[in-house]
Amino acid sequence: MREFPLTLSRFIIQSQASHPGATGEFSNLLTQIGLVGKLISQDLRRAGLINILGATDDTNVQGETVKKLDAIANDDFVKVFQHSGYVCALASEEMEKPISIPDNWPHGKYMLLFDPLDGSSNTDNNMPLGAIFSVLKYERDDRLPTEGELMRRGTEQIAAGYLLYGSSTMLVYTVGQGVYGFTLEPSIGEYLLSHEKIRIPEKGRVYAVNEGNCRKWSEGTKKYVDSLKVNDKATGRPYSSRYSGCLVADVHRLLLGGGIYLYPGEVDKPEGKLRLLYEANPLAFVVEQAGGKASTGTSRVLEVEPKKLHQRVPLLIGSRQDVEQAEMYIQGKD
Ligand code: AFP
Repeated sequence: MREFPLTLSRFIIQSQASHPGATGEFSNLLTQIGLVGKLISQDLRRAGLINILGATDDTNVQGETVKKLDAIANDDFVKVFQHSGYVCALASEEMEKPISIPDNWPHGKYMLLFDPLDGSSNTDNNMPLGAIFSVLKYERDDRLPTEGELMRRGTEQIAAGYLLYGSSTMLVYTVGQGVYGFTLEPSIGEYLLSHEKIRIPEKGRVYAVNEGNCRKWSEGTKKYVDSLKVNDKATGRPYSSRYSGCLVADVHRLLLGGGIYLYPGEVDKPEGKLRLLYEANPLAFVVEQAGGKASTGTSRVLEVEPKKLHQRVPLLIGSRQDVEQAEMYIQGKD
């Protein structure tokens, strides 16, 4: 008899059974994230045929052009969660302010922060895309959370993960007990467990960075990236360079094969590009749970105190030894 595949829903139910106090609300929230992934991946598969490529006339709160697919993906997240009864607040890269679920609508104890479509410059050329999510728990039931209450350190996340829209669609997440990856089987519309207890290698041989920015980097960052190109068999150098323009895709590659992704601070822009609450923190939680490391160059990403909803942070993420090495250079200790 063939082995019965473990579906996301069955995996969630089994995991819930090991938490006697669980109400099922959190499990349902994860299932709904899977649903968002199905909706978006269905659009992406036909994107070139149904006039959803290209840009809208809008710019988002970060001053970036909003692609049609950014707007669609954000809308999908909001529509799925607004009436779900599992969340009390939603915050997204695409929305200046968080959405609180009105009092008279069903709402749950979770706050969901997300980047609905990561790597959107890839939309028009059939390259990989992703979505990133972070889940926080709101403890009060006398009132809805304020914007400030959504701004928590990454260590307070109770779950985080990403959807990867590549040659297949994957949902990868952690609840703080390891990292699990599910691949969408399109013929039955189910996510099946394909990557159990993912562990990132201690050290890799791949680096991902937008090297076009190298003149803007600090001396330490320049020296680190240069050091990866040295010809030295004993230390596995030179590293190979792989950069897709989609953080999720690059981090997924590292999670499975090791190495480092960097979006460093620049001399004139020390805060870097990536957003702390819905890009760096959730991916840092995933990578740490897989045995890797995520740093700003000077501190652990998960411990950064957020001051703004759309705060940016420099990010070095990947294999532990690679990130530690990069930190040494960036801190001038090489
Ligand atoms: P968006 O989420 O706005 O599409 O940005 C993509 C991204 O945050 C991340 O996925 C990429 O690694 C990085 O930015 C690419 O930035 P550059 O184009 O500056 O290399």
